[in-house]
Amino acid sequence: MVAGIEKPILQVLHGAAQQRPPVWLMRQAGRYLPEYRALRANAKNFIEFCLTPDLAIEVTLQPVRRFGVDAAILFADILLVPHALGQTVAFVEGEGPRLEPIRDAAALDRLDDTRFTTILAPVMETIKGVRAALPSEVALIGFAGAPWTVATYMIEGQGGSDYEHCRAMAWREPELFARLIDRLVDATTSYLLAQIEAGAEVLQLFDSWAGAVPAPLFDVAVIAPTARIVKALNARHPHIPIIGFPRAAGSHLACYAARTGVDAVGVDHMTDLLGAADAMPKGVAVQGNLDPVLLLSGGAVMDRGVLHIVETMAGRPFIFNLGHGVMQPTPPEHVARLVSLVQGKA
Ligand code: 1CP
Repeated sequence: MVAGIEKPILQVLHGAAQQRPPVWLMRQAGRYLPEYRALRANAKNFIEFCLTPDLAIEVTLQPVRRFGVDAAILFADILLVPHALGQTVAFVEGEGPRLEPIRDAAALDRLDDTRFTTILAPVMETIKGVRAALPSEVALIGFAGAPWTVATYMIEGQGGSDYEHCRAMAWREPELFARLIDRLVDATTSYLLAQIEAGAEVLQLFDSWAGAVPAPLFDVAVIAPTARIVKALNARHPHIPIIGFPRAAGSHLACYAARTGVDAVGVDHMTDLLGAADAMPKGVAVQGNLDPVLLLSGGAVMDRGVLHIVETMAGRPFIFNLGHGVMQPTPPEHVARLVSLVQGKA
């Protein structure tokens, strides 16, 4: 136990293993919950929805109330950063995000940070409102996309591709690519500093598409920008822990942990959890890594998968989570079962 810290997830992030691991789930708020869909039905525009504190507060709290998870994650989206930098971002029903792609210096120069803080101010109101409403043992996680993952959307103009334009820019126009990454490092740092100052107690950097980075570019695209953000945040707020989630980073995981300076690493379901934990530098916790498909399936096979992870990680600084986000068709009852199994209440 670390003296003076009451929330289990903060204990783990300061290096102290817990009797039972704290649990929260990536994408624990969202479309698999009927109470989310009911609120979302009244709002046409997803960005406006994220930037309306009353709605975002309510949606952040929904999984805490329903399941008793150990942490809330701020309801927002990684694409609010390009939106606040003036890039056109739209969420097309059934198709996902669409952005006006940035492929040359002229488009990059059109980004504008003069209104960045103002546009994102409602997110800080959400954080304050959530903190005021959360039970005392539940922590609030703020987040942002890591520069590479946000850049994939900004360059490609959409998700789900092979990131061809993004990889081509990183290889063929390294200076242009570096300028975009630099803009994102600065914007993300100021956004996360504001989240801490509004009341976020932990931060997670989502690098969901780290697995698409060619190995020789992993340092410039993922490790170096993440390290710069971590360093700047630590300099101002040394006690706020940071979780990095470089999804599908495979063989880079240990190096990522050692060189970025994060306090914990999110492990995806393709990676051996115990192997990842053993490869961490001293004091770095791990988080993960149940296959979201197992949560979708439920039943005895899910129970076994959950208990296997809990038993394997006993005695280590560990946070239970999925290997990626909750899938949309997941029955909420399966989530309730998972949380009560991890918490030893099943
Ligand atoms: O219409 C709707 O209701 C929109 C669905 C939705 C939701 C609920 C989107 C669009 N974003 C979100 C919320 C969200 N996004 C949260 C907060 C909720 C929570 O976690 O409980 C968070 C942390 C994110 C982060 C996010 N957005 C990531 C990183 C995590 C991950 O899943 O890898 C990414 C890649 C996005 C981009 C995004 N936002 C939304 C969509 C459809 C996408 C594209 C995903 C893709 O390209 O596959």
